Amino acid sequence: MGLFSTRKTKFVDSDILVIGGGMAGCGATYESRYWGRDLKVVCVEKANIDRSGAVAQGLYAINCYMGMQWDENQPEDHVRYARNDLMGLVREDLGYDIARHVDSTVHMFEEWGLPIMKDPETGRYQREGKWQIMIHGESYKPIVAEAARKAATEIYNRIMVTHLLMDDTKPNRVAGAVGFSVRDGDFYVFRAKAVIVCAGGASHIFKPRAVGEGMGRTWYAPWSSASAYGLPILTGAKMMQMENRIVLTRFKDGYGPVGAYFLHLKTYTENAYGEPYEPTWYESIKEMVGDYVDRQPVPTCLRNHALLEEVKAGRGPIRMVTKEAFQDPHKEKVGWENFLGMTIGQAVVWASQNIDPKEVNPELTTSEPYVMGSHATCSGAWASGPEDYAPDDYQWGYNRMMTVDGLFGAGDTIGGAAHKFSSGSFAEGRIAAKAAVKYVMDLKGEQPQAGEAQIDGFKETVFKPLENYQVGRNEIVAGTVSPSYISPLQGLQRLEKIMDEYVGGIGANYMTNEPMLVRGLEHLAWLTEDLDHIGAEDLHQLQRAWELNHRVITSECVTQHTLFRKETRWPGYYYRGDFMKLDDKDWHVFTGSEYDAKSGEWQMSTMPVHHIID
Ligand code: SFD
Ligand code: AMP
Repeated sequence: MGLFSTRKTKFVDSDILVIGGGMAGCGATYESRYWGRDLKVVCVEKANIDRSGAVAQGLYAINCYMGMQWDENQPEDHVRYARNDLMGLVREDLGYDIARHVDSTVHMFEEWGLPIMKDPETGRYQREGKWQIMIHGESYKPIVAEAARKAATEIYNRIMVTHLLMDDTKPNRVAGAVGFSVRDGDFYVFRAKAVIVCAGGASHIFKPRAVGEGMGRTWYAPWSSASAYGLPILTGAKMMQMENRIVLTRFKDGYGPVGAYFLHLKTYTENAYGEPYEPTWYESIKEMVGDYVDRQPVPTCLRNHALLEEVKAGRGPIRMVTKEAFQDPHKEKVGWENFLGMTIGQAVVWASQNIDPKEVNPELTTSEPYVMGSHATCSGAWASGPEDYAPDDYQWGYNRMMTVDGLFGAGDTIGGAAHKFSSGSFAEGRIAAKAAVKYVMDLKGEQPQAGEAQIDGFKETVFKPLENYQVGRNEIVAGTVSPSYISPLQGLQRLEKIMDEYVGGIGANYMTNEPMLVRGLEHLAWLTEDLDHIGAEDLHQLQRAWELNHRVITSECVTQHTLFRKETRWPGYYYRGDFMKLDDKDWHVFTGSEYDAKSGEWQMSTMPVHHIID
């Protein structure tokens, strides 16, 4: 096994293995203990669950709360909302399942110490919008993580999971996962009866607006590295809607979210000349997408589209009108606190650019695309639905189990259920865990087998980038240029350029077409060949190398899906120049893909969209 054969291997056996201790992972860990009192529940996390994942910095709102105790909304209303926003295509069974359980999750957060703002007149939670409630959420993640820590048999922090293990005797059954400690470099083998993937979404697969010294500044967390997709894809798990990447309207340069401003502060947008611009584009949008433009609220992608068209017409920059709202001292306080508790960088950017929103209306822009399953988008794995509610087409096993036996998922990992956000991701983790416990109980002690050959093979693969570096480092010139390997950062920048230029990133104004996508796939294939020749100088770079691997296979999946769906379903997220209209006749369907790791082939398919709620 080359230079690294002396590296220690540690075996960890469990009944339930949770990969990723973010919002969904904490929910899955907590609930596994509730239903599986005597089970061994292990959570493995590449950072430290106290401050990991997209909520690491805190949040200022919980964006998914029904308020059923006050009859504010019903789960059916949320399904209609998400369906409109996603231009008709959501898994209504999965969305309903989250909506009916999400309130109790939020009540637990409050019990555990999360301060939720109250409306002084009604005593109810302070609404930011119809679905959003406001929190003092700087410590949201540590509060949620504490519950997971108390529930788990063991938490393994600082272990990056690189691959899933498969059963040697049953070809389509998961048997655990492998990874390495980013602190001491030990190789970890987690053998488990059921695995719940909760590894978050993907930033940095498309080139971000901020490059060079600012490249860490993205809206979605820069450490969201596509493992949630990369791990299952390589086992052949079916993915869905991977073309449905999300682009978000954000405050320029700091990526500060706009929800609190639009919904609570009632600020509005205008073009460079102080004019409203959305009405200008109404007729042309209607021409592209039909009645979807008349839905309320106007779908997120269409709001982006109007902004993009106005800028292309030469009337940018678009500004958020804050000067009026910020005259009210309460609103001014909320406006600043919103960022100080969630996206501190935005407050810092404003300070550094002399922007006081009371005096200056700040600029808005659109982000580079991200791949996620929890915001106004629903990329992810194709999962079995709830037994009592899912149509037959959507049911083949346990709730939230993928098409691989024993492999579950939640949060950004699972496709089809948009608008789950932080609270819905935790709730979905709970749902998946309850089903995974049942799966383990039904096994009645039977244990999947992952033998030495598989484990040794992975061990060699995982540490190969360190070996590449050791062998090739003497040939380096100019500090980083090597004839025999590429660094993880060089690989990442190459990936971002390919995705940006060919698959509809910011550099192409989100435009692509069949010839571009085919060419993009050629470039991705060459990049994939070079992944065998990544050089990692230390354990940190080894983690970057494996994050890149997960990002690349995810990008290939996104590109295949984008090629497959021959329409422009979500103008403002991306455009197929060769099919510029929404086509409900042929494409009111979900797209699916299954990857064959041996042949490198993708099997594409469509799945029906069942409308369960009127
Ligand atoms: O307004 C491995 N989100 C918001 N949600 C809200 O409810 N309210 C808001 O106000 C939100 N806003 C917001 C949000 C996110 C961000 C970044 C900002 C603002 C600036 C969205 C939620 O955060 C999001 O929906 C959930 O966090 C999704 O949960 P989950 O569990 O699917 O992902 P995660 O929390 O990122 O956790 C993933 C974990 O996996 C770990 N991990 N561990 C081991 N091995 C590997 N290979 C791994 N790969 C990943 C990660 O470290 C992480 O802990 S607003 O703008 O929308
Ligand atoms: P954001 O801050 O953009 O991530 O959005 C937070 C929440 O507010 C999400 O639920 C969004 O869908 C919602 N939201 C943001 N902007 C608007 C808007 N202009 N109209 C309706 N809902 C919005």
